Amino acid sequence: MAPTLFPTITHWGAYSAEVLDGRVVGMRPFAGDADPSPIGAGMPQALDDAVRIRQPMVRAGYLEHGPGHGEGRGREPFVPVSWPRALDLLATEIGRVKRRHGNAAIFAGSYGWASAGRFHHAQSQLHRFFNLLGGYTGSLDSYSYAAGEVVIPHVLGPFQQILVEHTSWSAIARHGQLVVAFGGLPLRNAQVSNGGPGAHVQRDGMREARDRGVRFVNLSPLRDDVADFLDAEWLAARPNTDVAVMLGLAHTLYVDGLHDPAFLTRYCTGIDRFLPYLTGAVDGRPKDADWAAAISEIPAATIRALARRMAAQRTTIALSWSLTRGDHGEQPYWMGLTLAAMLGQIGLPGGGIGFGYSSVNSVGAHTDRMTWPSLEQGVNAVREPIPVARIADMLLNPGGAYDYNGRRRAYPDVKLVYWAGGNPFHHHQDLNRLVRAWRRPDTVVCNEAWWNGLARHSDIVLPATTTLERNDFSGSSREAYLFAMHRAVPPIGEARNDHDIFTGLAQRLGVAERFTEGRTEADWLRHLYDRGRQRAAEREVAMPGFDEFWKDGCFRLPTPSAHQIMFSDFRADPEGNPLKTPSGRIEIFSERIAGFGYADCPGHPVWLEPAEWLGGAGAARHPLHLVSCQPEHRLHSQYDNGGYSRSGKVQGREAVWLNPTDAAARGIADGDVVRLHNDRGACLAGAVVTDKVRRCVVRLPTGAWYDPDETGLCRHGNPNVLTLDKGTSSLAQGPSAQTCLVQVERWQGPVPKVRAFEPPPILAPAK
Ligand SMILES: Nc1nc2c(c(=O)[nH]1)N[C@H]1C(S)=C(S)[C@@H](COP(=O)(O)OP(=O)(O)OC[C@H]3O[C@@H](n4cnc5c(=O)[nH]c(N)nc54)[C@H](O)[C@@H]3O)O[C@H]1N2
Ligand SMILES: Nc1nc2c(c(=O)[nH]1)N[C@H]1C(S)=C(S)[C@@H](COP(=O)(O)OP(=O)(O)OC[C@H]3O[C@@H](n4cnc5c(=O)[nH]c(N)nc54)[C@H](O)[C@@H]3O)O[C@H]1N2
Ligand SMILES: [Mo]
Repeated sequence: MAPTLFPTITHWGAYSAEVLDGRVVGMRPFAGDADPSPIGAGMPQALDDAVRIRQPMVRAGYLEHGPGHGEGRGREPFVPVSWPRALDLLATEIGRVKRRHGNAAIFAGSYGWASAGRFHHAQSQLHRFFNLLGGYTGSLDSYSYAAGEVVIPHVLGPFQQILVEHTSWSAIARHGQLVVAFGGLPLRNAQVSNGGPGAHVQRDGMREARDRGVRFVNLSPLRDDVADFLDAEWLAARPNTDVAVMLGLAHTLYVDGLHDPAFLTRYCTGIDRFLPYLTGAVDGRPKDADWAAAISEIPAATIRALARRMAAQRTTIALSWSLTRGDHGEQPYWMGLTLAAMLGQIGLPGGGIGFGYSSVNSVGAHTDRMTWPSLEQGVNAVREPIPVARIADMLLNPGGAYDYNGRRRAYPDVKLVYWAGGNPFHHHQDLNRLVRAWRRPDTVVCNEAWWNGLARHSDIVLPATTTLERNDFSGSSREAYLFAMHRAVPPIGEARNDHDIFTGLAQRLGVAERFTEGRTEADWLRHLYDRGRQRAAEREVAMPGFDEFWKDGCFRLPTPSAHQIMFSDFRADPEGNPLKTPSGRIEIFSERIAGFGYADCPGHPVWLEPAEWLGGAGAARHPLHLVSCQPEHRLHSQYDNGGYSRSGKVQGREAVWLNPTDAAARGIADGDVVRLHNDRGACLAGAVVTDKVRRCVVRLPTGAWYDPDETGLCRHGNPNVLTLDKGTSSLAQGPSAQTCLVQVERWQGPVPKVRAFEPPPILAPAK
């Protein structure tokens, strides 16, 4: 029998769910996608597996004693309860916290990628709900590139807008000669785009560039951070030393007279404040290629030759988002920009700078775009969000003061944490510290589909549906497609849509009418779609009516005729098209940032030693730098329980790459179980010995479901038990995950079983 097909889209691409006898048996890639992602294959098996949450659950101690007693979180069994009981319990608690402590005591920042879909977007639903109740403490910026999105607006312009205005790969192919990629251009990451890519375009974009003669340099600890077919030159610098390499390149340009003074004068401010630092006039230390070589371990001659080549050719400096996720992560973006400004090619076709080519599918894609309507969240009356990655700091230091982007602020005293659509036990650094912080609030709630780390560390667990169990449609402001998302199967167990969960709470708290506006799911989809259609019409793009769209399954915006060249308008007329910076120009020196007076982010880009790195004191005890990159076989922690993600494991554990020299020195062979550790924590992983990773670096991707034993050892290989929980600087307070030293040893003795894909202990249902 042929399966019935239901169109849908995920953050990793568009598919049709194949349904036979009421079960999803496969995910057939969208025919219009030339390079579909295999990640979809992991979905069917996970849909109703053993770790699916089928009923509302309450932590046993919480059910017995009420709010508080947070030390039981993550340790006690759960008790199944009925939906009415769970919602009554939670509504009462929300009311209590609001009355006793005020809305700022409710944290609903709830960072995370959730699922594609305009209506069933977990965070939008959560925020809409709490805004109707008087607000919540939210979160600012992202884990992806917080340091970049805070520094770049001061010195170049609004970061989100820049991301969609990137020079197309097709223009690089036609006009470019050289791409120097700091952090590489990993194709594995281009599988993904927030809101869902209709067609994957990075592979073709890069291949066209290579075919037309563009050369690539991969400045990264991993050789395969660029595709094989690019034949890239690999410069494996020590992690977190990019700024030193960039300074060395800039110094060579300057002393050789290869920089572009006319560009610096016309389009930039502050080069005169930066040069004395570069030449060493201020500190007696020229930032020359020899200086950079000592820090980065890239030979000085290589740095000098590369600088000359960059000046001689049409060059794009590509900066991966990962560079922002290290201590002082503001600096690589600011210094990369300064280097590009010295080359003077910004605004020319195929030259200049890029932030995140191939970090996701959309950057550099040659597509038209539109900002599609989303569920209205209303206005948050609590006006002090926290920088997103300061969650553990917030919970550990209620009332504590901190700096952020020129402001002095204080953390709220949070009593209730509500998460929907993200997994802090995936994304946050130093999970042992998070576990301690997590004990503090009175109540922790989540809407989740699976027993992952978040659900296990919650008091009230409300089972959420997944994309395949509801109707929706997608549309990303960075992608060209809109997709219908048809419900393929009924909800698993008693799972409910986030919208229905919040409707149930809203009824109990007297705001149901305002929350639903009297609309059903079908009404909402039509309503949101019609607003999008109207917006398109204003731009003279004709869209079909909703019914036709729903039947067709997708709509594609027309392909633009002209290649996009970022900053070409600014280059053509800097007075007429100034940048949205204080000076209207590129700010190599920023008076505004200098005015903040931060030692960890002064007025121009500088090399600052990271808290941990191979050249630092900590390397004596922990001599390996941990790179926790994005996982190839899944998105973050999503569908780690599915077959595709599990096919990438070694002995059932996340695979850790070690260089042959480092492995041999430790008696580690391919396939061994190893233990990674530092002063913050430890985890097991399965060794892959490969020369694709630089010496003294280990690579353990993110996303293995957190699986601590009684001692805190993660049996499964979640790198965040090891990473550093420190703000990038007083400016952005972003995450510093890529700044992390570890030691690795072969695991001796019996290998503990991985428990991540078994549910926690569950008691008999409550009466
Ligand atoms: N060490 C280290 N850590 C990192 C990074 C790193 O490079 N190194 N990268 C960071 C980055 S860039 C990011 S973006 C973060 C990602 O961190 P997250 O975005 O938090 O990770 P996800 O696994 O995508 O979490 C999404 C969760 O939402 C749930 N979910 C999906 N759909 C729905 C829904 O419709 N409703 C509800 N209620 N839940 C749903 C999923 O089951 C999953 O648990 O991780 C960060 N952490
Ligand atoms: N398959 C898949 N794709 C994804 C995701 C996923 O979970 N799975 N997540 C998506 C998300 S949310 C984001 S934000 C993007 C992130 O996109 P990126 O930030 O580009 O991705 P990463 O894999 O974290 O890092 C890319 C590479 O940077 C290198 N690197 C690490 N530290 C340093 C350093 O100090 N210097 C240099 N030069 N290189 C360094 C590592 O070798 C790593 O492989 O990926 C997106 N794409
Ligand atoms: Mo991200």
